[in-house]
Amino acid sequence: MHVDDFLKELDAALGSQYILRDDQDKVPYLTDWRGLYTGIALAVVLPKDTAQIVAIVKICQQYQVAIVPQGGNTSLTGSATPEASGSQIVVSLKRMNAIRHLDLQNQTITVEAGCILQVVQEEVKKHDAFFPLSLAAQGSCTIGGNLATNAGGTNVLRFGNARDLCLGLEVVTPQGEILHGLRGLRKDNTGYDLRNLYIGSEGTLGIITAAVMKLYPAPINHSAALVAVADFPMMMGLLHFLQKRASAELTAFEMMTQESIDLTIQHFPQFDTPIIHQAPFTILIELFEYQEEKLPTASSMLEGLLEEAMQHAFLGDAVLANNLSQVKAFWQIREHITMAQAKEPENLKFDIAFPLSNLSGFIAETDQMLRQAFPGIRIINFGHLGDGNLHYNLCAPKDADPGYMADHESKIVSMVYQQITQFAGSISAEHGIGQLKREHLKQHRGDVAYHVMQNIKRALDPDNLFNPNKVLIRHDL
Ligand code: FAD
Ligand code: 2HG
Ligand code: ZN
Repeated sequence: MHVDDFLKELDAALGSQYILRDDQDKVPYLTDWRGLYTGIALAVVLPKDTAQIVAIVKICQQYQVAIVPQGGNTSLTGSATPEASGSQIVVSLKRMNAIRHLDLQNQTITVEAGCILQVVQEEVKKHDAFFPLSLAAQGSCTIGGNLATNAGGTNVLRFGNARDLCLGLEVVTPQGEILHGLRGLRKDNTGYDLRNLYIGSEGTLGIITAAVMKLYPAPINHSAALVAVADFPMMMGLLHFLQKRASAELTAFEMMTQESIDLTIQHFPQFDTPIIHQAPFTILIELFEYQEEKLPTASSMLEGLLEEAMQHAFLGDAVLANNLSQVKAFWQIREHITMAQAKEPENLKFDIAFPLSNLSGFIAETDQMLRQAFPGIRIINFGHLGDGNLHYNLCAPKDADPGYMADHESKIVSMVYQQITQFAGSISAEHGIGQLKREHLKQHRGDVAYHVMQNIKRALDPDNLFNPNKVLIRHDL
């Protein structure tokens, strides 16, 4: 391969200022958010539209250069980071950030893949509509990345994940063809569901260039509470009680353990409030309110429900947000757990899901096993409990020698993964496989599922040029 010829062709297609070659310019694109992986890229390429992506893909095919698509680079599994070989290019979608069409009658918005999630949320809000996808990285992650990872976040309980919010995609295939699927249909049973194949494929099957996303009526108000809960039976009782009594309004049921709260307050003392220290678990509950004239309001409804739940002994104490800024303050605690853990030098993340009926068994047994085998280990367990999704993360003991996690990682991972299998869980609830979990996919999903995935990848990307060695291991293809 003649690198110079390859780069010259890219220059001609995009303009040389959009082909980053300088080491300093490339730095922000080469390391993942957690700092676990750093790669090397021949170039970072910044297309402005779908036609330029087609051109890039065709040039890459001619020179057999692999492409790593990248949105906001907030992946927690190293899925948007190139390999260390230096033979790949990063295609950053961040210049492709136009809002193509807002269709209020159809309650949809058509956006380019590089649109920042928060920009989409704010845009639709101006039109009294609501886009429900919500996560702590929303200021920098993109719709393309959200779809490529099938992101979840904090409103899944009521509105579903990125997949559930998407009605259509425009995709550039590894052959450089454009799949035109921006149709905004809520029903469409015409053959295989290609949209759902690309969603969650982590850039390994195609580059998503635009998407039609569903909108909802904007809530007129939010109410939230922080609730102290002593144990799992109480927590499940509370969840079921709220689902039964407020299923239309209940949008979030997020769990934080005392240890995850302690770590957050240690690093962000400004978010401290007495209720979060009262019990082993704190639950953040949010209700949306839609009707102006409805009585009781969401806030008084939540208050009434919590009083009733207290009589059933589903909770200890509770604090209700008095206004929107307090609702936001409650969320700050929950959303800063990840930031707090990022300040700890040595940590492991397990983004896992279980049938709700198995959650408490997994936690009780696994906590005990880990504490016994690794005295002092800090279990930073929190997550989207209503979805059965735990962020079962670990930090090294406070007094541990440097290198503690690296020394024990393989033993801890195999212990936790065995437990996930035993409790019929998933090794990735929402962050995907990327490079972090690729060695575990085959065993976790089984030979047949893995074989079907291999066949799909071989059929759609026979030269393995789209994000190779992510999700599926290179030598399996
Ligand atoms: P990137 O990180 O750039 O890419 C992610 C993957 O998508 C890579 O495989 C990449 O190749 C591929 N990709 C990106 N754009 C495209 C495209 N246009 N076409 C094809 N492939 C593409 N995730 C959750 O699910 N729920 C959460 O609550 C959540 N919270 C988070 C909080 C923090 C603080 C952080 C740092 C991350 C969080 N994440 C969460 C993980 C991550 O933010 C999301 O998965 C997000 O969806 C990734 O979007 P991105 O644009 O940053 O994608
Ligand atoms: C969240 O729910 C994100 O806040 C990040 O998915 C979870 O830090 C994590 O492990
Ligand atoms: Zn999450």
